[in-house]
Amino acid sequence: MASLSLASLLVLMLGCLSLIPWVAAQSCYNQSTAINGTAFPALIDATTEDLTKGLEAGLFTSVDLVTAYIQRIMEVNATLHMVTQLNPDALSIAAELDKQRANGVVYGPLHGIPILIKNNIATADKMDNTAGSYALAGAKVPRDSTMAAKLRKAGAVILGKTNLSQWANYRSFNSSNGWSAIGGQTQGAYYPGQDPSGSSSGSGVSSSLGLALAALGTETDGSILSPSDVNNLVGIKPTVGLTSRDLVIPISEHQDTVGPMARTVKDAAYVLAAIAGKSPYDNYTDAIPFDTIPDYVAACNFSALQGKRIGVPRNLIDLTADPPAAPIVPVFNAALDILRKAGAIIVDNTNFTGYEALNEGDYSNVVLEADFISDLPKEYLSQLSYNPNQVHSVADVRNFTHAFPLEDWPERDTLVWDGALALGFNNTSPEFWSNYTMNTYLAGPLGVTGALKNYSLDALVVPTEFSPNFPALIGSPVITVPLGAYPPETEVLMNGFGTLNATAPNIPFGISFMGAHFSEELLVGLAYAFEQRTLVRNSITPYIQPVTELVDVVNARSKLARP
Ligand SMILES: *[C@@H]1O[C@H](CO)[C@@H](O)[C@H](O)[C@H]1NC(C)=O
Ligand SMILES: *[C@@H]1O[C@H](CO)[C@@H](O)[C@H](O)[C@H]1NC(C)=O
Ligand SMILES: *[C@@H]1O[C@H](CO)[C@@H](O)[C@H](O)[C@H]1NC(C)=O
Ligand SMILES: *[C@@H]1O[C@H](CO)[C@@H](O)[C@H](O)[C@H]1NC(C)=O
Ligand SMILES: *[C@@H]1O[C@H](CO)[C@@H](O)[C@H](O)[C@H]1NC(C)=O
Ligand SMILES: *[C@@H]1O[C@H](CO)[C@@H](O)[C@H](O)[C@H]1NC(C)=O
Ligand SMILES: *[C@@H]1O[C@H](CO)[C@@H](O)[C@H](O)[C@H]1NC(C)=O
Ligand SMILES: *[C@@H]1O[C@H](CO)[C@@H](O)[C@H](O)[C@H]1NC(C)=O
Ligand SMILES: *[C@@H]1O[C@H](CO)[C@@H](O)[C@H](O)[C@H]1NC(C)=O
Ligand SMILES: *[C@@H]1O[C@H](CO)[C@@H](O)[C@H](O)[C@H]1NC(C)=O
Ligand SMILES: *[C@@H]1O[C@H](CO)[C@@H](O)[C@H](O)[C@H]1NC(C)=O
Ligand SMILES: CC(=O)N[C@H]1CO[C@H](CO)[C@@H](O)[C@@H]1O
Repeated sequence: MASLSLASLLVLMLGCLSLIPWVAAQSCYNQSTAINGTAFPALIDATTEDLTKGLEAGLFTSVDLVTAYIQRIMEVNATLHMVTQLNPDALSIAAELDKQRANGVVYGPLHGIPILIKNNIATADKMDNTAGSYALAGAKVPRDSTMAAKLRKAGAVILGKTNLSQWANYRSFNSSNGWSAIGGQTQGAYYPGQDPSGSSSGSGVSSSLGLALAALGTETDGSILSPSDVNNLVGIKPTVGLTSRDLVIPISEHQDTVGPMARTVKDAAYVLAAIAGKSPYDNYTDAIPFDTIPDYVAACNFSALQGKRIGVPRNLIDLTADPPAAPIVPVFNAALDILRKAGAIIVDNTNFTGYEALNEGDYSNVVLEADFISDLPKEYLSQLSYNPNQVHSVADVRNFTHAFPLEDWPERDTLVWDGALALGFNNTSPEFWSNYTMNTYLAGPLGVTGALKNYSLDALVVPTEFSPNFPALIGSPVITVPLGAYPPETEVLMNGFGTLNATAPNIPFGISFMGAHFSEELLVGLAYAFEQRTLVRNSITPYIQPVTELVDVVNARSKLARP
């Protein structure tokens, strides 16, 4: 130590001031993640464009990338339980994509880049699709889901399946976020025993720690937004119909949607561009109003907030319903000033007049129950090409769950299904339609679409904690971006089930941008312009993270290759 000058120490640490001219030409870099002397970011920060440039430059291969991510998953999975299954074909798929790239064939910006998907999105390969339930273990689908097919067509490597709140959180009133019988209990990485939120819990934790470029989640009411919120991520909950739900284990055809969970807005935009579009297997995608999907990546414009009118529905920020969220409010109010400085016009108190009636009514429960009774059999169970446990209805799935000890019943109940089965009708009945109409009236004209119109707004913002419900009920889009983290003095509070830390210091939170149906291009721009002015994600550090980097994999390979 004593023999090293301060300057040479800095050179060692940062790779600046190098005597080798081509290295000096680069900006200072972190030598612990540089590959063969070339700067490269840590995988927890690497973006689509970083990975693509590295692949193009031959700094590493897609096989190296898959290898590095698998090692990272194995380092933390025993603690965090965020991945339930790796794709046994991932390495051979990556090798094939490497070969194609070497021959000048590149499918697109995700060529050779690993993505994880939630364990309710089916693949016709060696992986299961179970929603975390043994009722569907070993079941087979006749083809890839449209989501899996689109990812493959874009050249992405489907790396594995992420753990989730079982049945996308549609089984129990007394379970925990991120728990499934098959995957165990997922935990967040920002505090020991952190509630990862849900139901796309494993997708949130995996994307946040850089265990893949990004992950797909699904949302019925909060299941992309909420785990993105507490895992320091950008989450896009697309308009229902922009992304196909074909062979995605459903809750509700009216509310389910599939979207990206990524570390940056631009990465999320790249993934959305790959998965958006019409599908012959999901006729809600016929509602897509454009012939060509907008260029979501080009929408990432630093000036996008200039001149935009942005409303704040203050009455959604209801601290009496959620007292622990109090520390979020001052940070959110400071964010409004950042939006103003970026040229936006903030219109405060654009309240949702349907808020109280919606909370008092039971319409949204009725809609989900009736949809589930219809959609689980029709859209999924009847589509299976192999159904080993012969589950054909919600009643069958309930019976299986009661009889199979690993399903943890009755410790975790099935009251959600019991309620749906007791309803006595499905989503073709008049009672369903009257509830659906009330629901969409209160959340639309007296909620999101009403405020947009009455105040001539481009978009609305609220803390993500309060954002999911209204857009969920009408199928409109939302994007969440990191905003801050709970301060050090925060009191640690457990989840309702008594197993996880739901509120604690350092747990992240986000801000949500909501807009009209199919306004993702606009929302991506607003979210990007906010993100680039704040870069909050970089200031929040997980308490646990893997240490394997690409350079370790590349070095190990080149050593092996030498005689
Ligand atoms: C370099 O990267 C490693 C691994 O991500 C990290 O632990 C270390 O703190 C970084 N060093 C600097 C100087 O940024
Ligand atoms: C490392 O970089 C040098 C200089 O560009 C190059 O000659 C060499 O082939 C590279 N090695 C590997 C393993 O990529
Ligand atoms: C991750 O951990 C869970 C729980 O222990 C386990 O079920 C799963 O198989 C593990 N996944 C991988 C990829 O090892
Ligand atoms: C929750 O946090 C407390 C206080 O830091 C800690 O003692 C406890 O182990 C954590 N819970 C879990 C499940 O890790
Ligand atoms: C849409 O598709 C569903 C099957 O997923 C089918 O039951 C329904 O009749 C179709 N609706 C229209 C309008 O084609
Ligand atoms: C970015 O947004 C600004 C403000 O709306 C606009 O003038 C500019 O043309 C946009 N840039 C691109 C590349 O679209
Ligand atoms: C909007 O809601 C907030 C919070 O409930 C309330 O303080 C404010 O008076 C309301 N504004 C209007 C215009 O209704
Ligand atoms: C809905 O219930 C009706 C009446 O019981 C039945 O005829 C119909 O097949 C059911 N439809 C679906 C989609 O479950
Ligand atoms: C479920 O189990 C109950 C009692 O064990 C039985 O009466 C009923 O027929 C079963 N239902 C189905 C759909 O298998
Ligand atoms: C969950 O609910 C079931 C039935 O309502 C009950 O038997 C069980 O003890 C509950 N579990 C917990 C942890 O509260
Ligand atoms: C909603 O469903 C319930 C049955 O759960 C029914 O009594 C009611 O009439 C339906 N419609 C409305 C608007 O509440
Ligand atoms: C699909 C999968 O990986 N299942 C594993 C989940 O975890 C249990 C143990 O917790 C294993 O037995 C399963 O093989």
